[in-house]
Formats: sequence, C-alpha cells, structure tokens
Amino acid sequence: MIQSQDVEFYKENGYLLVKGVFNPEEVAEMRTAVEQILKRAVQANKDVNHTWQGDYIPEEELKQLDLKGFHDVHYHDAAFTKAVAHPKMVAILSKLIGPNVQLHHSKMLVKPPENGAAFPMHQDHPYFPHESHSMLAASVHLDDADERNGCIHVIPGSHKQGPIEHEGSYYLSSEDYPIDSGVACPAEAGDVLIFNYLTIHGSKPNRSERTRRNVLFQYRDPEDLPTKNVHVNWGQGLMIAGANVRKFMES
Ligand SMILES: O=C(O)CCC(=O)C(=O)O
Repeated sequence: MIQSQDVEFYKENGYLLVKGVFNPEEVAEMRTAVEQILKRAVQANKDVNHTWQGDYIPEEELKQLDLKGFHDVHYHDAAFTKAVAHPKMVAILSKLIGPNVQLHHSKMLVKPPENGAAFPMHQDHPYFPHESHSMLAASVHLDDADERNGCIHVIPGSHKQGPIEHEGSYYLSSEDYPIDSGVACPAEAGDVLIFNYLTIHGSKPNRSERTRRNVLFQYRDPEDLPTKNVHVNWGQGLMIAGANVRKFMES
C-alpha cells in the first residue's frame, strides 16, 4: 500500500496522504454509522457542540460554529472496528510505526455545512504525551475535503521541533501559527491523511454547502509509554498488528 519513499516522506515531513485506502462501500458503511451515532446522540440528549473554545477566531464567529465530535466510535458501531484494523491500515501502520501497533483512541468529527468548526493549529502531543513519539493520527475521510469545507492543514517538518509549549491552552497562538501557516491537504472520500502527534495541524471552518465527515484513529507502538496519566479511554490498547510484549507488566 505504501512504498519506502512514502515512509521517507512521512519521516521528513511528519505527514502522509494515502489515497484510496477505503473503497466506496466501506466509506458508505462508515457514513451510515456516523449518521446513526448522531441520531442516537440526539435521542440520548447528548448532541452537544464540541467546537474548540478560545480566542483563535473572533467571538461572534465562534458562536456560530458547530462540531459533532464523539470519541470511541469503535464502541458505537462495528464499521469502525473493521476500519481500525483494516488490512490496508495494518499494512500502512506497520511501515510507519513498526511491527507492533496499538490503537490509542478513535473519534468522529462532523463539520456541518456553512458553519462547521475550525481547529486552531496545535500538536496532539499535549493531550496524550508519550516517551518516544510514535503516536500518529490516521484521519479517514468520509467526504471529499478541500479548503472550502475545512480540510486539514499541516506544517511540514514541524514534528522535528519536538514538543512545543502550548501555554495552558491546548492550541498554539493564532498570531504565531495562523491556520494558513500550514499547507492545505485536500483529500477524497476513502483517503487517509496520516500525521504524527508532534506535527502542527489545524483546519478552517467549513464555509461550503457540503458536510465534512472524518473519523480519526490514533495509534502508537505499545512499547511507547505515556508520560502522563491522561486521555485514558475505555478499552484502550487494542492491538491491530504484532504483539504487546509489555502486557503482563501493566497493572
Ligand atoms: O479534522 C480536523 O479538521 C482537525 C482535527 C484535529 O486537529 C484534531 O482532532 O486534533
């Protein structure tokens, strides 16, 4: 699925777009699952707006933005369990992380049309820091994404700076790091954008008439240990490739 030059690209740039990982049927199954989760969230009175708060966008604009974001989607619908450990994903991740790959968590992100939320530029590292930085995100696109509907932007090579102080908030100053300081990564439904948790990334609001649905899976090497007891999730630690030789050492 990916070649040695892709692995080199990822090491150098901290991200990699892999085209056509999921076929149209698999994408359709995940889209249906996302829609069903949203319906159940409404029924359960859990349909809250998950837009990131802060001063990265004028207050009046921020009030308009909406994000449907839910964690642990592979515990809501088996479509995601299949996707998390899809043979093509396993092939890609084994080359980028190594023979042993473990799921850290999953989530879905739905940016509705017109006012779908933005993400200020940030590293994911402060949310779940680890010792050797094997952690990466695989953003699975369920819709075509471009600049108008809020595709992801990344700063190539920024992972090489290591962890950056995020000064209390969990994003970087929008003066120092406007979203345009990253390169836009347009992608089609079925594509997977991979980025290391040190790679600075974010995305603009969805100003189009199209929804932008993504699911995001975070993976790590099971020997790469957390440095803080944070972001511990229900069922964390599913092995999707190789073995966790440390399992008996965990309490
Ligand atoms: O999907 C996006 O637009 C950005 C998501 C993101 O930055 C994150 O979840 O950390």
